[in-house]
Amino acid sequence: MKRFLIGLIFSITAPASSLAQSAQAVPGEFIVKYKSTSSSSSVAKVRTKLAMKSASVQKAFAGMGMYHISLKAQAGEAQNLEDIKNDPDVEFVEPNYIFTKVDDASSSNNAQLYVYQSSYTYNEVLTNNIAQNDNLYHQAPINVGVTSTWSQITPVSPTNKVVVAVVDTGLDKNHTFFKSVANGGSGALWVNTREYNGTAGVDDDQNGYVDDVSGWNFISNTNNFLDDDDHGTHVAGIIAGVAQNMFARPLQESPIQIMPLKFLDANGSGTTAAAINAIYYAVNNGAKVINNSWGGPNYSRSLHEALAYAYDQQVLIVTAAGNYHTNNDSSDYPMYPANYDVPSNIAVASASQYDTLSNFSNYGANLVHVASPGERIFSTLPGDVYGYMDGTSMAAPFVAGMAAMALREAPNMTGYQLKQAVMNSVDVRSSYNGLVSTSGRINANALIVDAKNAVATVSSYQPEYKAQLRGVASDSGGSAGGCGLVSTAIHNGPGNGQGPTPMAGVMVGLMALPLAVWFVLRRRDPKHQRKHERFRMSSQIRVMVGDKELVGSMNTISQGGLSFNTEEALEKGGIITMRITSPDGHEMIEVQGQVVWSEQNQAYGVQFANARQGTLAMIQQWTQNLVKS
Ligand SMILES: [Ca+2]
Ligand SMILES: [Ca+2]
Repeated sequence: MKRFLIGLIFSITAPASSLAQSAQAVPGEFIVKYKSTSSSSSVAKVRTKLAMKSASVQKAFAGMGMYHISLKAQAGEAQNLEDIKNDPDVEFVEPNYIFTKVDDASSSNNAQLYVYQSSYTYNEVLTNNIAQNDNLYHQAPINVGVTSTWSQITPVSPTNKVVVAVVDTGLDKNHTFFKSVANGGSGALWVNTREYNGTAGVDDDQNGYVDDVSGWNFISNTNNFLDDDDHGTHVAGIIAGVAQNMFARPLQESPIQIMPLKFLDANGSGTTAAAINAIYYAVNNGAKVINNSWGGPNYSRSLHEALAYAYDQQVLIVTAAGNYHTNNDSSDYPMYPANYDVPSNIAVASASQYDTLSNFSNYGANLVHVASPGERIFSTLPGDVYGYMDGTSMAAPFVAGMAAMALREAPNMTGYQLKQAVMNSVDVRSSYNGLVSTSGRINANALIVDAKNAVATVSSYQPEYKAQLRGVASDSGGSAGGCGLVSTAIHNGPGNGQGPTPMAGVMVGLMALPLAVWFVLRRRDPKHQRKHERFRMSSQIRVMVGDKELVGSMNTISQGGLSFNTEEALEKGGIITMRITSPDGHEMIEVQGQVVWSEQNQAYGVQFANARQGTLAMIQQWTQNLVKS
């Protein structure tokens, strides 16, 4: 059951062939947490204990009581592991699971072409008139008030910059925008001054990382965090772009400093340990906000502990809600890290330019908090260019950026208070009722005004919090029992073993839509317009007319519309909402349209109205192997 659901969630960005992935972990590697009250709470004692079991410590997360360990491959490995697990001082042991990005399957040719065709140099940005101040993010109809904050913020000084960690695929630090002010950039890249002024090859600030001048790569364990994807650079640009017009020249000095922490490689692979490492590094090296534009359906206790640690250190955690148009509140479709109930974790859905939920965006009346622009967002890309991306990946960094700006105005705010402030400053819209907990879409200007007013009155506060699985019961109870290492996590759930599957089949998705989307957009360009190819497709369609729901069967589908049969009578000219199941039955899209023709045998033709690019991209994927009509 669960495996099917994983497939369903990720199949939006992956073809069917990549769905059947089994749980993967780094052989012989585990994450162990010791009880904080135990006699083993000192790192030296733990190291000694682990050494007796032939386990070497790859990384001690002393502040969290957690250890990333490696067991030597030898005859006694299983017994040693069992002994560690059974140590009464041990709280839990979890495998070091491998994250697998699954939206990369379609990216080989299309992505290359996309970058070539749709990225803009600075000069092209100017000639294409993209850099209109008030339309910078192409969200003009929903004014999130970013540009109107610029005249109100406290001027930049060396002491009032806020560090935002971007846990992602890295950053192109050679992009003009991220260069130092002296080199014509905004200085938006974090600088670790002791390493910057220190000695090459020496860990000048003694934080365990040699020459971590402005970030770290937790895959290669080097200071080379260059972005071999596009994702991290785009996300970072959105965050820093909240503070200024990135196309103004000369660039202003950035009040935000991006700390790039690379934990996914070019293939989208990373490990739980790398993610924890990145979060631990962020917290311990001065980040006040951590942006996480990635996620997957599996619970990890050790990742949960890392976020709880960030919370304890008053750090705001911003997470993307996901792009699967599923309900994060549902036990069948959980999304982590968005769903961790850490009180400074704000989960962000995507808003369309019509101030409605993007039709790819996840939602959740409890677990998703705010909506934020996530369609056709323009930002930095590697290679000193700029381009568009869609996704909750793009929605989250707006929140991270504006939260950082609010923190400059009211530096006493804890991550907990900052989250409340963001939630309290939204514009409530009925279109978000029941979809996000605030029923609102962010308003950066309102947040800054609130933060400035709060300076005198706000004193730091946050409630106590302990990481513990509180998930709702699901039908997947014993399904993770095979690995036998996560019993503590399972047993912490309600109902004696009922709870979200702890990392059963670990996948992670970057929350940006596949680049194929822009292919479809290009085809919709009037220059390329021609009659849409129709394909025969037989699957179920559900049609909402007013408060009535009809079930029908699909006949044909194209980029422009579809036809179907239903026994009910439909009015020609009427606007209907359709939920269409994919040919393989694994996906569903929702799209609106107008009934444009009907036949006596109760066949209807519908023309799509305002179909989102994500929807059209999915239809394109669905129809690749279908017969033309
Ligand atoms: Ca260092
Ligand atoms: Ca150094």
